[in-house]
Amino acid sequence: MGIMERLRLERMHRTLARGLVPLTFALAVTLICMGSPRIVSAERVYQTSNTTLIAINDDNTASPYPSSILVSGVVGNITKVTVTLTNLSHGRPSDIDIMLVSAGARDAVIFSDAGDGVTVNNVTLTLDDDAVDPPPFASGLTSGTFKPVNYNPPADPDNFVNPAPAPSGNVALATFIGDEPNGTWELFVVDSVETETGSIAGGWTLTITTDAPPVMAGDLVSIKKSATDSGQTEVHVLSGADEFQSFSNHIATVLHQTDDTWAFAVADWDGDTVPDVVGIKKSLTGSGSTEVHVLSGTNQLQTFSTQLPTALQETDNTWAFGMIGVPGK
Ligand SMILES: [Ca+2]
Ligand SMILES: [Ca+2]
Ligand SMILES: [Ca+2]
Ligand SMILES: [Ca+2]
Repeated sequence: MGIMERLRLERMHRTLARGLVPLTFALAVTLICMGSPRIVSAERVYQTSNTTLIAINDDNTASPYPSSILVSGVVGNITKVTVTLTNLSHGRPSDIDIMLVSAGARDAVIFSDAGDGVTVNNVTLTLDDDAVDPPPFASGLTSGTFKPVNYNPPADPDNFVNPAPAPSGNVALATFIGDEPNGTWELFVVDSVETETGSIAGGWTLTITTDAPPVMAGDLVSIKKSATDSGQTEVHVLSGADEFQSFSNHIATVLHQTDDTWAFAVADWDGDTVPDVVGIKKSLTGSGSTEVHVLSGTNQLQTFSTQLPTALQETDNTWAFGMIGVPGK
């Protein structure tokens, strides 16, 4: 490794160690060691709340039923979901049953019949598959982070009624991995035993984590065509959210090393909101024409969305190229 290359990698490493704090979302960066260059995959965390009080009516559906959150603008595939219930109070928490229904119409009963008959005031519970324990069945609730749970004591039914779906039997929030993030998510709360009532005074918060696409709007995409460490054409992404002061990704793409017979552009070719990297093969093409080879942003530049000859003859250095996205495609 030459001195410049060593400096370059050390600089990258320092930059990555600083971490990234984009403007509109939290971005966690995971370093995956796959030899040289260092390949980074990023994930993004989106958080939305409905802070309207949920009244837990006695032996009935709550008001509102459901409490809804409209999610929009989420890109990537869901890798994790958590739910926070803020300021829950109830005279007998084991009366409470809660079902989450996603924008993609999957459902899970994430909290049911927990906390025994111990009155609670303003506890805040986060339900997270990665927590160590579920909330207790036979003792009182305390604020904290717990695994989703659906206890089913014989004398305490779970009476989810229309418009809630019939429960699928799912409990874990992993139910929603790979689900559609954008759209309306619904929280159905019921109280299934007479006498005691309660509320979730601060409403609820939905936190969705996705695997982020490798290239995002506003990023500076630098393309290393040849003499790459990986032996492939590489994409090195400078974070627009960090004013290009750090790398948000280093990717060895599916495309072999390239040369002066190739040009590149970035556009959302397939209209799925994730930018794609477009390779333009100008000459020495199999087809005898200038060709377009689109690397899929959604697939982390590991597949081609399309590879097409064009009506344009082979081209040389007297030509340059650009591309805009294809709306509605
Ligand atoms: Ca139950
Ligand atoms: Ca119940
Ligand atoms: Ca009750
Ligand atoms: Ca795209």
